Amino acid sequence: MNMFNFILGASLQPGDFTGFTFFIGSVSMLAATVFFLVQHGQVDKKFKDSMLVAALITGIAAVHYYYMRDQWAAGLGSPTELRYIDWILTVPLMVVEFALLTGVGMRKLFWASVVMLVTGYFGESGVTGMLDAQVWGAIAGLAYFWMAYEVGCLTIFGGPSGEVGNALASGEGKIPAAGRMLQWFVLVGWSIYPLGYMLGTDGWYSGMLAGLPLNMDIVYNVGDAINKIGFGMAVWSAAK
Ligand SMILES: *C/C=C(C)/C=C/C=C(C)/C=C/C1=C(C)CCCC1(C)C
Repeated sequence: MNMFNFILGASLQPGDFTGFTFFIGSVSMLAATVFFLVQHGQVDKKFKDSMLVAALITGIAAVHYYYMRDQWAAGLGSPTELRYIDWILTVPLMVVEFALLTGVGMRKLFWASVVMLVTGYFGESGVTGMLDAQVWGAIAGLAYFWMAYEVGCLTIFGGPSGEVGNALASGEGKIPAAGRMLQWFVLVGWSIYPLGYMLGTDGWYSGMLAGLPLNMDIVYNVGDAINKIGFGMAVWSAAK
């Protein structure tokens, strides 16, 4: 083991496309963290907490990506535990970020995100030994749909809305435009994840897409870049 192996752990093999998306993830999460921290000093006071939480989210992800890349490069396969540890920290933090940004309380949403991730983990890891990945995935999916309804994603199409969405629509929110922004992220940005989960679970469309250079981890890694870095950038641009 040379010095670089000691510092960096296992090396990625040339041509390991999935592995390099982990690598790009760790580098870009780190860069985004530095950027959000520096910008924290530049934005208006009412956005400071949001910028700090954006930096925390990408910072936590940067550390997890560093280790996920290592696990993948070592040939240990999809890093399910590290992935869900990252999410169980960063997704509820995103809900906190939504609440900070809009000034609307989101306690139920916070707990729904925890339910979604715990059931998703049970499905993806199989640790419980009961119910199969489809059933756990469906439960996680219900929690996701409820959240999308609760924050008013459906109002984008003129549909109904839950408590949080109503509060956002009434203009009670701190920054009116922020409500719409987070609704789009929950509706479109977050919907990337169930697609990744289905790709990693036999019996949905995993067979249909066999042969394409696409797998669950690539989809999750793209989703994280959009939702962690992209959302932070959206907050930053709103703050500018
Ligand atoms: C930074 C990480 C984020 C924003 C992660 C979000 C994750 C989800 C929205 C996951 C959702 C899932 C379903 C809706 C069903 C299948 C299981 C999950 C956990 C992948």
